[in-house]
Amino acid sequence: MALDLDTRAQLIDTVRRFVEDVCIPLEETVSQTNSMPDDVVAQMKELGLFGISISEDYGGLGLTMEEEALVVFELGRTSPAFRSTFGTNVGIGSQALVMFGNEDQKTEWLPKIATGEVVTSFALTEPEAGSDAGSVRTKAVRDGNHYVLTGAKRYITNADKADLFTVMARTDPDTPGPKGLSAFIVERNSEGLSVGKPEKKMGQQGANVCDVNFDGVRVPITNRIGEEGEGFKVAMSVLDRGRFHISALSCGIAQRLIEEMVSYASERKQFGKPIIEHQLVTALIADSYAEAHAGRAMVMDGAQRFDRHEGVTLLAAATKMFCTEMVGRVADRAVQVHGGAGYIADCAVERFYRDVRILRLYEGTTQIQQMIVGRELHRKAKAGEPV
Ligand code: COS
Repeated sequence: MALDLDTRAQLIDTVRRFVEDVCIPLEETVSQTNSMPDDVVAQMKELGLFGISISEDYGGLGLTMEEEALVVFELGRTSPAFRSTFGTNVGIGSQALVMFGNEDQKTEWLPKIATGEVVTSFALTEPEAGSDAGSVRTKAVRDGNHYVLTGAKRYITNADKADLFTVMARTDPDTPGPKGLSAFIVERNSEGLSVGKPEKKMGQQGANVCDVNFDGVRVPITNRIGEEGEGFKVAMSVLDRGRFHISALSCGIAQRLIEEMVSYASERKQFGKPIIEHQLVTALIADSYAEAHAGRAMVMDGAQRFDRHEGVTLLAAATKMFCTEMVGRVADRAVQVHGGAGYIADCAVERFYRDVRILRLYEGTTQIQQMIVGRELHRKAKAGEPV
């Protein structure tokens, strides 16, 4: 159920203060050390951030998608590594359980995910299965009351910290493509499961991605989420929702970058006046402001439709496409407004410029979103629905 407006305003204010008082002052340290301080993680747990999307019945805050978006707009105003710390618990790591888990699975895992006691990861991508998510090769072979999982997953966010993985694996070797897949919950300490070293990345230091290998991992059949063969639908539904979350994050980061641009351009003088008074600089900021606001409006509309249980595949793809591309343009303009200073490593916009690049790639590239938008419009046209 949605929060009343006062409680909602208080929650947003609390998150804003956490971002301003705790996260922003630590951005450089987190980036340099490539790690998140334990006391910051403890504060995130205290605030309930690991459980914002999990219902109160299981110990979470039970926010609607709209409320989650408002919280994520705030969290976007600091390095995305902070949000990533609990982002998989809120989104792609937990949502298969939330949407498709049975009561026993939910009761066992969701309360621990909501508090952050258990960290979750979403293991779909493989060396040969990226954009073509239906081509997963990791296999799950039934053996009595277990499945035996063998295969390799790649670039799995938070795998280094995860206690629990949502894994997509092929249960039907004779059915190629999306229909032969099933979803599983796999515990980190399972025999045969190993996690690779964190990759060195372009940005978002403080949040890690690693390979996850399954070498004959025995998983009880009670750990299958949904029916055999439903894994692709599970993964796509999780990603539809996740795409609004990433879009909200993009808008939040755009907001921070606009604040950085306005602040710098108001102080920095050239040709005898602040550069914000030079029209060509003003245009860079004005375009950014208008585009960020458009992105925010798209997120709010999509989130409200999600909460009304309308089909959102088309809108989720269109929103992610626009918002992640938008923040890429805004980050580029922010560097431009800062001039040479924006290219120097101790400038926040230099870091954000690198951090936002992944947003156009993970949870579906821009080109995949374009493909989904095209397909959905075509499907509507064929069905005689208004486009
Ligand atoms: N929700 C529910 N079901 C969905 C769905 C969605 N959003 N999208 C597709 N499906 C269903 C389809 O309805 C279809 O079922 P039926 O055959 O019963 O009709 C089935 O899943 C297969 O769909 P489709 O034919 O569209 O699958 P494709 O393999 O052609 O491709 C795309 C689908 C490209 C959309 C998918 O592979 C994708 O999203 N790729 C990007 C993956 C990604 O985001 N990776 C990031 C890794 S996680 S960080």
